Amino acid sequence: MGVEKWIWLRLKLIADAGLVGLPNAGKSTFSAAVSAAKPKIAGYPFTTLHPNLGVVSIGERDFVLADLPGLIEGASEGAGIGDRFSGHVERCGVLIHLIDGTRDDIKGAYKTIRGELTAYDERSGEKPELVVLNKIDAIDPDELKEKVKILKKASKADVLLVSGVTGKGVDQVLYDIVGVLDAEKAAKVEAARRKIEPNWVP
Ligand SMILES: Nc1nc2c(ncn2[C@@H]2O[C@H](COP(=O)(O)OP(=O)(O)OP(=O)(O)O)[C@@H](O)[C@H]2O)c(=O)[nH]1
Ligand SMILES: [Mg+2]
Repeated sequence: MGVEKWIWLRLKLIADAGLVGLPNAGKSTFSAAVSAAKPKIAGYPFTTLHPNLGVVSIGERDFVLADLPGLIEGASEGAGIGDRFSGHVERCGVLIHLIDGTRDDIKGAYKTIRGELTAYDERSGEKPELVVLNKIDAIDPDELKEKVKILKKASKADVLLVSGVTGKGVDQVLYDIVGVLDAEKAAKVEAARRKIEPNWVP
């Protein structure tokens, strides 16, 4: 006898790294600068409606980068297009948090995204994150200094400076991504080994 069932399937893309940030932060511009992906780029919010994957080659290495739709406050409860976004974050090894350096409220921009990631699920909030101040081509040096200071304090992390438009600083971000991915892999291998040999010392 047959059994009838309704099954809801949720697509979660798998990527090594995922670009997160407010709408207009420059995620798609960054993705287009470092991969062969050709996302739509425009100066209005929610240009990207679905995640796009691109393959990035840096040095001798390749990794998959996801350009994710912009997040806004309340996204974890379905505001904007947050509900389409959240599942994808789960499957990224490292998050690249892009902040638009031309905004006045740098701290607010950073905190909003952090809040949404944590509200969505604890593990997303705990993922390794690279903090990246973008659009540095459009900020004057004094203002930049001040904004870096604010962002460092808010994120308690090193701040990388880039321009997706000119390409400045972009390679450093890519090398740092590879560094985080390698460290994660090494930690996983170590954990697996310890399961087999509890007294193993690396
Ligand atoms: N000056 C400057 N403008 C940038 C830079 N990166 C992106 N932009 C501009 O910022 C606007 C938004 O860029 P997108 O790449 O579409 O931003 P996004 O984060 O993908 O936006 P959503 O898909 O809506 O979330 C566009 O007008 C870009 O040309 C940059 O490094 N410098
Ligand atoms: Mg986009």
